[in-house]
Amino acid sequence: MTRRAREQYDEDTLSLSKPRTKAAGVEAVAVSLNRALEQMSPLRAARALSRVNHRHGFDCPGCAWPEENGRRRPAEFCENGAKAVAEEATQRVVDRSFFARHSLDDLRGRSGYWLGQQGRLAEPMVLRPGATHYEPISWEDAYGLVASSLRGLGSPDEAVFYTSGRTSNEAAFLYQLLVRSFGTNNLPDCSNMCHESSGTALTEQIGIGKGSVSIDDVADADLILIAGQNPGTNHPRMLATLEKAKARGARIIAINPLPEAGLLGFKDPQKVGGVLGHATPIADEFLQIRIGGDLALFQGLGRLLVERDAVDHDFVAAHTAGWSSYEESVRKVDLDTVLEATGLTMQQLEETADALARSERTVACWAMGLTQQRHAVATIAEFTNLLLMRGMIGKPGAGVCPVRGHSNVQGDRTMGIFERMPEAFLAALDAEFSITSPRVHGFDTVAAIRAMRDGQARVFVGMGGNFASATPDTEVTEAALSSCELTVQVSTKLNRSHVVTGRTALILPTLGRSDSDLHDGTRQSVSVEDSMSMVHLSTGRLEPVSSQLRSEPTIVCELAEALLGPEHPVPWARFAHDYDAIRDSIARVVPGCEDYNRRVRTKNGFQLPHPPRDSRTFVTLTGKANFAVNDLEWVPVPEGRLVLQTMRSHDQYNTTIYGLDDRYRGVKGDRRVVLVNPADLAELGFAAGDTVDVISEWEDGERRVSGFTLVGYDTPRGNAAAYYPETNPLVPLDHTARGSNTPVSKAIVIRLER
Ligand SMILES: Nc1nc2c(c(=O)[nH]1)N[C@H]1C(S)=C(S)[C@@H](COP(=O)(O)OP(=O)(O)OC[C@H]3O[C@@H](n4cnc5c(=O)[nH]c(N)nc54)[C@H](O)[C@@H]3O)O[C@H]1N2
Ligand SMILES: Nc1nc2c(c(=O)[nH]1)N[C@H]1C(S)=C(S)[C@@H](COP(=O)(O)OP(=O)(O)OC[C@H]3O[C@@H](n4cnc5c(=O)[nH]c(N)nc54)[C@H](O)[C@@H]3O)O[C@H]1N2
Ligand SMILES: [Mo]
Repeated sequence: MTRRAREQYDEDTLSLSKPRTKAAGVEAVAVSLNRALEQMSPLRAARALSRVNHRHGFDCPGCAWPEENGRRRPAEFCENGAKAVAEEATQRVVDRSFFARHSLDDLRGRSGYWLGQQGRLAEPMVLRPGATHYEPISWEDAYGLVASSLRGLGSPDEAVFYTSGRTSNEAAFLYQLLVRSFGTNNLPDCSNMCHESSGTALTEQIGIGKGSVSIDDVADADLILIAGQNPGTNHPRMLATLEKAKARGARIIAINPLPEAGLLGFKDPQKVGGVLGHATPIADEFLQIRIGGDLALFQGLGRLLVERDAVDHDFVAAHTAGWSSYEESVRKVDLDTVLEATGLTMQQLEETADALARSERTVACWAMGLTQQRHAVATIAEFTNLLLMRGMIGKPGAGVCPVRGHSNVQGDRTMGIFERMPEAFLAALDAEFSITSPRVHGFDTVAAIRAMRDGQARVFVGMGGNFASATPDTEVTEAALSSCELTVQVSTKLNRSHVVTGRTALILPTLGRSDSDLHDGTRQSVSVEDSMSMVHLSTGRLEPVSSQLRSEPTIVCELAEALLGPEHPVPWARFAHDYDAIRDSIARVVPGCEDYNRRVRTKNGFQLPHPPRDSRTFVTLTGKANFAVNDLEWVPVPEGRLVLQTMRSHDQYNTTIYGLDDRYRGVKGDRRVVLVNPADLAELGFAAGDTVDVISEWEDGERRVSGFTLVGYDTPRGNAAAYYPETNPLVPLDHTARGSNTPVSKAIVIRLER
């Protein structure tokens, strides 16, 4: 079956309506309840939804935005959090009878949406070499198979161990311990495709790759810039914080090519007035920037602020390095180029500079619109430069706020999921467990794909996620995975990565966040870290849909025992059923986690240290916060072409498709669409409704997807937008951000063909 046919949905009738100018409200409540009731009994739905983000409940598997007011509100969630919970807590199951009915060929022809809708993976399954169907396998045999395959490799570096960002701190800590005990640092993760650019820029500049604000800082800010982020869909609970800030007088500026509903207005469905009353407009100013224009914008603002002498000279003198070269370089920024690169007016630039100059407490928020660009690291550095010159780091109500994606992606990194963990961490790990971790850096996501493609890596293990669909250059990645000897997926739900497999493939079904995790009658909890470094417990309480499911920590420990043998110094057997013991080791290895078991149990959990936030201490090479100097780079649109961003609809969680409607953007019933400015459609000789091929053009050649419908949309001239993962075949593997190696998913040069 061709890619086009495969990805056709059962009912793909596109219907369009006017894009919304406000988010949430009563419709959101209705949608959440409906989604939950489609997947489970009313009693289970009530149990599941009442425990989201509750102190004694589980952390929402949706986004990483922190809970307001600690965790006291009963059930703090949003429409999209409810969808995430419903997706996981579903009572539908995928078991041996399912796999007997559906051959691998059949499953390969299904859409990702269909695969996900089949229910929770219910028992371990194996695909033997040459087999047409998955068949059941015992847990013990599965571990044995993985262990013998890994032991048969020429070197541990021939295996790749991927992690997605839902994995708990305990599981992540054990997983990296297993991988390093085995002898490799090949620990790519979803962060490589997500906020890696933020971590790279911030580490260089302020000495730590995490945001410097707490949720109270956001609420107390007087100016909040939100660049390259669509919070109404991807971080809906952030809107409540923004609304609070606004009520206290904050000014909010949205910087985005698209007029996203959540930025223009919001009704809080958890408030009576929010359900029934009028929407609060969130953004005071909307800068409809061209794709990739942010670096130019921030440099232009730098120049205007320097010219106004709106500089916190005391802060700059006391806490920063590199000011004079920065000042010299921004004074030379050509404002005409800035206007061309951004598509904004001089008046918009001046007004934004004025707002920054007036502000006493500025917060800078950003997400994928900034991080997935060729010049992403430089762009984020320039955003940070603006805060540094204004003295906006390490004081209440101000700071940098990279808004994380997966609910525990930040925690996984803290726990050592990184192909380049610093020496201090490795040394502490070695001391705690009497092992010798390898020191050679491992593969990140893009390097892992290349290694599998080139035969240098032959075993792939995925701790969650959907590597086949989430990564760039789908055809290359699928071929890379298919050339492996063994692919192993520890997963909750069926996805494309289970059907694009190595010669042998294993599905190891695991408990999700909401599931009860009992060991000999004792309930185990895990812990997670949110986007603002708050760590707390998460306890699932729903009856698992199958008695065969094992928790991620248990799976890692059992696999470790099979692979490393009974003499291995790590107490795997104990860790498998006593998570307090894991946390005791975390306390001794991970900086800032001292007394972990006690502190995660306090009411709102605890906050990890962040030297710039806590004491304006900058652990960098200069011992100060560093200004960064960058060339002015942007993304011009070649003649007859468009620049495409690939983004999320309101009805998906990354590669998990909940439904086919992007309600706020008014696109319903079909995801294979390209949103294009109507004037560009006319100029390029197309009409809305035309079916086209989309061809990406890059220095190494062309890539093509077919059967996309054109939609006229309010996006800057020359810019287009389409949904991920349907457009991932267009993203070249080697087109990555300088410095972070993050695939450039937000600026792909395309042409359209009928
Ligand atoms: N419901 C739901 N929640 C999620 C997710 C989900 O899929 N569904 N995913 C989670 C994950 S892992 C992540 S990382 C986050 C993602 O959260 P977002 O970063 O909000 O996700 P995207 O849909 O990729 O949206 C990127 C935004 O950037 C804008 N943009 C694109 N290019 C540019 C540019 O050049 N400049 C500027 N200024 N803006 C640009 C787009 O118009 C869009 O509004 O959400 C997390 N939360
Ligand atoms: N073109 C393009 N590509 C992108 C992006 C983009 O904006 N554009 N965004 C990138 C970003 S920001 C990210 S973070 C990545 C996401 O990449 P991934 O994290 O790899 O992808 P997900 O779709 O979040 O993974 C979903 C799968 O995770 C499994 N899962 C869910 N919960 C659990 C759990 O609790 N435990 C286990 N073991 N498995 C679980 C389920 O089987 C589910 O099918 O994609 C990246 N790819
Ligand atoms: Mo992400």
